[in-house]
Amino acid sequence: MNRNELLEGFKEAFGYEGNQVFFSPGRINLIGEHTDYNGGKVFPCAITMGTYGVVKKREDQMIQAYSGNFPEVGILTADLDDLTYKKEDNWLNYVKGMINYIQEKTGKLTQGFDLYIYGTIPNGASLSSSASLELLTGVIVRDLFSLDIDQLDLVKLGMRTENEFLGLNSGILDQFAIGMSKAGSALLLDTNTLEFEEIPVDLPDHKIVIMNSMTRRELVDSEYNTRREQCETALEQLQTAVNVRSLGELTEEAFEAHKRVISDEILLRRARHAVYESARTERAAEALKNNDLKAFGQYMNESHESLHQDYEVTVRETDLLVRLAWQQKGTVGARMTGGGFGGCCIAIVEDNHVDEFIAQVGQGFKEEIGYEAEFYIAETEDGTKEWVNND
Ligand code: GAF
Repeated sequence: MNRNELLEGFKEAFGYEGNQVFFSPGRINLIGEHTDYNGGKVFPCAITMGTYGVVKKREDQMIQAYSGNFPEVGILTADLDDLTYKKEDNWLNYVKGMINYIQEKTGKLTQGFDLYIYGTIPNGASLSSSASLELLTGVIVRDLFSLDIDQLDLVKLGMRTENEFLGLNSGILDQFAIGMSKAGSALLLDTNTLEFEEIPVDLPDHKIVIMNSMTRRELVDSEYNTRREQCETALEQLQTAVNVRSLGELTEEAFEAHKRVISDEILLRRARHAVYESARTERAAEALKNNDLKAFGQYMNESHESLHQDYEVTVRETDLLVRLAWQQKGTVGARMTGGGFGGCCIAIVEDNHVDEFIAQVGQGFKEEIGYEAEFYIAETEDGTKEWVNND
């Protein structure tokens, strides 16, 4: 996206010139899925697909917002005095939620703003377009009004927006990756302590290919919340036998030693995924640090199997993409990424096999599913900030 096009978009929407441009990335999670609300490890990075925002302060208390992706929706408006969730407000709810919690923390804003956004993350693709918008809003409001609030606070308010405003009981993975990442690195994050380590992901002679299944199941949010509840129930039962605050604190050995206290098969499988995936994530990050890409790929594959068998958040389309990816020459590893129930998968592929990989996986997918998958090459990016580049 080009800066002039964005400024032009603002001008067309509002009839005058906007003056500041911001960018908020999307994210892929390399490994560590459904561990974040279990106090486990995650290993995401921000990517260059994301959400741009052009903004200008207003004199009154109104927020006016326009998305270049949905011109048919037109300008959406909100008043700083009424930032409640309204279904008809569509994507503006993410903006309202963020502003609402920022105001709660720093005091009421005295002026509103006009906001033009343009997103390059496909919707519902599990690349975190919603967290991208939350952090975009947070950073814009902070910078525009010189608020004393740091990036990590904005990350937490983004999660709160998701949990309390939108009703998805997600963990902190998406907002943290989007707010805190540095280009060239992935973050090994301990979601219990929020301590993290930046680990370089410039993979020599390899690319990370994102494979979009172009499908998203209905009831994703309620399925997601159910998984979380199942983990919480399993944890409560385990706590009758062992002293831990979260599943992420349990070693695999401790889990095996105490798992008999879990009352039911499904709960046991959910908890097993959370415990093993967190341990696997730590080992995978260590492997990457030691340039052992082969081991990293193997952990990715195991992660997908666990999400398929134990956590049951894969679907036919994402299982197919991953299976096809595993069969290709030059594939180091492949797995679904994000919440699941459709969306995207990722694969690490040797540079000189990438074109063939995309052709073969694309063809196999089309033959079995009947429509085309999409493919993108992931490039890492910095967390949300004002965008000063001109390219
Ligand atoms: C979604 C959620 F928003 C994250 O918090 C995380 O749980 C992820 O699914 C699964 O790892 O993206």
